[in-house]
Amino acid sequence: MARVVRVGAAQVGPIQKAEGRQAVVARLMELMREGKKKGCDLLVYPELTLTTFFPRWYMTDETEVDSWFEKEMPNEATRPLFELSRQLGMGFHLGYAELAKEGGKMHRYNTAILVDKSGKTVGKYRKVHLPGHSEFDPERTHQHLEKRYFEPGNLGFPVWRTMGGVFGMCICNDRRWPEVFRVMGLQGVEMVVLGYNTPNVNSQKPDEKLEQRLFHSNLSMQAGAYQNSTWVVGVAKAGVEDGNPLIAGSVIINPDGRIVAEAKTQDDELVVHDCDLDDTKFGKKTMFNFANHRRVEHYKLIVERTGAIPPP
Ligand code: ING
Repeated sequence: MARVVRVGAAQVGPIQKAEGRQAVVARLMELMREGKKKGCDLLVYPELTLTTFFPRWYMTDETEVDSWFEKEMPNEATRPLFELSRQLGMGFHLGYAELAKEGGKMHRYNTAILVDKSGKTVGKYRKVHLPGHSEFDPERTHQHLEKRYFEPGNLGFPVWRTMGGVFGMCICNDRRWPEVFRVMGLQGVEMVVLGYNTPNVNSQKPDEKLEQRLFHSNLSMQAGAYQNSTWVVGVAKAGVEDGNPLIAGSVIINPDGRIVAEAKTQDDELVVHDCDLDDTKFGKKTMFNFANHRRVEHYKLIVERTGAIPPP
């Protein structure tokens, strides 16, 4: 019996610095209504979906920095989106900047949540691999200050049993680190959903072309899908934000690592595909049957000889 989840990769076009959250949420709700019309079960929005990609800006004023963060979720700006999801019976993934109080102290994370069809938040992930730098770097053509504004995530790489399958999340740069997919693969993940904000320029290699950035983005996600026999949905915040171009190219990738659907524009665009979670079974039973084929003891040998960091 097939376990089909009709997924809507909800690519979001540019969000200018001056654009308020209410205007952005209205766009997200438009995409959700389009998803309903097309029979979607789950909508996947990008990383930091509610605002412009603010880590490109060097800020020193703490109040200004905090203005890009959500103190609770849902909140006044996003409650209409949660309401609509409940009314339409639509699950969704949302990326945002989280200001969290833990151990009596405030912490800042690059966060994503998974909300089920009843509008209940069933999972939260905090980005572990923060690219870029923490101080202003005059050598770079563009700043990428995620290390300045976020702490590394402290929730690991969990998976959640919901919507009839096993779902996991990661965020943007995480997709470039194979252990991220493998840790979820070892937990039986059947669909990994992720958002990204990837500059269309490499601030340390100005002659790198868009084709190369799209190639590396897809290579990372296709490998993660194939090597763990899982669906992967990668969704871009795209287009030019205050003069800064971001790559688009949102994709839905099947457990064989094939791109089965992709965005064509640099704007708000819904990419829909029927993803049968049972398509993950063959790979998990054969090629990537970890129990039968994976030789963890040999990894330990390497660790003893080379002191390499053992895989998870
Ligand atoms: N963005 C980029 C990414 O990993 C990056 C980081 C910047 C990669 C520049 C390469 C060049 O797709 C985020 N937000 O992680």
